[in-house]
Amino acid sequence: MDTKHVVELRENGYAVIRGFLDKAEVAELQRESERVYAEGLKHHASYRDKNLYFEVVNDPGNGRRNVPQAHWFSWINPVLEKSRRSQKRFDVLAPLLGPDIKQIANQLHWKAPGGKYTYYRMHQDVRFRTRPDLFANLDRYSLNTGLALNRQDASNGALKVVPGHHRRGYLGLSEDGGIMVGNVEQGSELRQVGVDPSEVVQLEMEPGDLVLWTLYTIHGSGPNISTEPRILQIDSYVRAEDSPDRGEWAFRDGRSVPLGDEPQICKYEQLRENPGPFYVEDTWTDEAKSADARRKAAV
Ligand SMILES: O=C(O)CCC(=O)C(=O)O
Ligand SMILES: [Fe+2]
Repeated sequence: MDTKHVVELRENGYAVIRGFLDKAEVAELQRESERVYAEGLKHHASYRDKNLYFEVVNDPGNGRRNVPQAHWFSWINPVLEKSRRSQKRFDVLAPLLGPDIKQIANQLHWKAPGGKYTYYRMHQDVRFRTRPDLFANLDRYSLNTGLALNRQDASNGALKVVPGHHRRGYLGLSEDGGIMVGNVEQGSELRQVGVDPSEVVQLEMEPGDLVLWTLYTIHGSGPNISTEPRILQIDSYVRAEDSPDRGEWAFRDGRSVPLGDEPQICKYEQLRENPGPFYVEDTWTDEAKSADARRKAAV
């Protein structure tokens, strides 16, 4: 495998591998992702069963029930489970992480046309490591991959990245609320941390393209203002020796490792005490917040 992406990732904080999957491969994964979406839609609210999680939102933007995210769908989809630890993935990851690799996140992100909750404000993913103390070398041997399952550009809210600033540590962006709520216009917030808004690069990806970024790369994405969804599969990998207590094996000594009998703690810290299944009352949407305020005012 050509290792241009290794140099680019270190230099710029992101790298795009064009045509990572061929047309037939990406078509198959897209079909499987539709099955995951359909499963999520069966739930009236966000739902957790161990690491499997569906975020379900009644989105006022398009007046529909949307599933903006599914986590660890590999537990219910054998095709996607194999693809998270495919030889092609190993060939991309091994030059960066070595032969022993664990996986921390396995997510599908859908942006439904017209949805209100389809944007992600600029942030660094290291913010979502709730136990950073359990990882070593977060700046170097932890990375995320985003697989485009359909065409994505500015119109349907493709990923945006800021090259270079990944070397500067954690900068604290978007901390005044959730990343899917608040003001999308972050010009002054970016300037405050020394980033000129003109440095933001809008990615355009064809189905089967793969983008890599680090936990310190500043990134986000705009709303979907098109009539097409945007389907991105995000997987997060770490060098196994840097994460003895978190994550599922993906590759051990270069060999692909399937999910075992019992899930390991990845991002959901309450896995052992509170495995579910249960529904989760969302509290982060504007609508949930104002309903809560009304309830409080009534008592
Ligand atoms: O789906 C996207 O466009 C970005 C999501 C993201 O950055 C995140 O969940 O941390
Ligand atoms: Fe992110």
